[in-house]
Amino acid sequence: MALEPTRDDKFSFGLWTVGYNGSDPFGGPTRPHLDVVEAVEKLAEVGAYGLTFHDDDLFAFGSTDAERQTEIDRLKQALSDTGLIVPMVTTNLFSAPVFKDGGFTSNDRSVRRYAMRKAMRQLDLGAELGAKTFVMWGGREGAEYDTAKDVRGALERYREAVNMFAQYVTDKGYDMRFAIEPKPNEPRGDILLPTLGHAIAFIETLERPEMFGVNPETGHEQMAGLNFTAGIAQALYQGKLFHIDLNGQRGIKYDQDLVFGHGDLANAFSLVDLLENGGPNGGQSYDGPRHFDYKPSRTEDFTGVWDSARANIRMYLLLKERAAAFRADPEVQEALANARVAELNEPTLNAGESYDDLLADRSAFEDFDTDAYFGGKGFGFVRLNQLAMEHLMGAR
Ligand code: DIG
Ligand code: MN
Ligand code: MN
Repeated sequence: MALEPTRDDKFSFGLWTVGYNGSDPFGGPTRPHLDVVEAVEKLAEVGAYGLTFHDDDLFAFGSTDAERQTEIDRLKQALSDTGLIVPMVTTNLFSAPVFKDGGFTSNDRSVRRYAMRKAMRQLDLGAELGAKTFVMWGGREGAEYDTAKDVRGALERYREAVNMFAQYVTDKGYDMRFAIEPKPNEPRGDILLPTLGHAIAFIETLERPEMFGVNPETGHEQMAGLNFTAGIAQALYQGKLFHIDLNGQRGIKYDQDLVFGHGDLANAFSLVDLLENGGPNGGQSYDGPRHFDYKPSRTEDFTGVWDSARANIRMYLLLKERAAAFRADPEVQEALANARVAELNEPTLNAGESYDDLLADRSAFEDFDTDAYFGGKGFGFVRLNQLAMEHLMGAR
């Protein structure tokens, strides 16, 4: 399998990722500003098909309309010159001081109205650029103190805002859907809608739930101690995986935003296997952008920045290659059969079986020999996982 990316791989990067200047809570920038034209050109070189951005990434918060338009025009020209597209846009409701208590859920009603207008302006720009997904990461929606935030009120205000956005997009005829991006904490002590489970449950309360899905980020679910692959499987099961943020995270700590696969590599392997081989008849289960939301480490120079961009793509393609070999291995197929993995897709009830039929079936309960499971045949899961690890390590 070629490890050269093609536009069909749909690799996309946030402008804020390769443009990350190294600033963190404990130190200032280690790299100068990256101009959007250079970012587009270099991302095209490394094999990306798309660029995503927050409004404030492209033009500074508080820019005049003329300054804003200049940067939009420069971006458009660079996209035209390289053939890159803008699959997703989002808005920054977390950096400026005005958002210090959030945007859509700030206790300050005038801030909430301002945040809605800022998001709607970015919706317009996203539609103009052909973006199909609008991501909403509520980085500042939350609190440090339980006494300071009425969570039910915050959920209702968030619901009020996104219901209006869905009406707006529908009335304007924009071909766009919304993807909520969960995160448990950081920068807020606790962030609203902390995991994809919370977000999926919230979506069901909306007026147009079909327009809303999730944009889970690898490290965010793992910061909550959750299995990212299992979460993605549920998002797929519920038809809500509208976008995905790929990166790496090494355990429950601050948000590391490492290169994809540079954290929990085994979980990255199972994720790529799910995305690429987990669909009906073993095909792709997700056909959206493979979007990297990561930060080139503060230690790197610009050579390191572009090396890190290539590393994301190479990790994904290597894992895709290893997962294909895993699925094609006869020994793996035999171990999967022994583990009865496919049997889980067999309905537990017979076609048309009623609860009376089940209650009448003595083999299901009265005559079922549970003692046989003591010392009985195991499932062989460890052998199956060893085969997976050996494929991951290139040992098979
Ligand atoms: C952080 O994980 C968030 C922001 O970078 C952005 O709003 C969103 C887009 O993927 N991810
Ligand atoms: Mn993150
Ligand atoms: Mn993200």
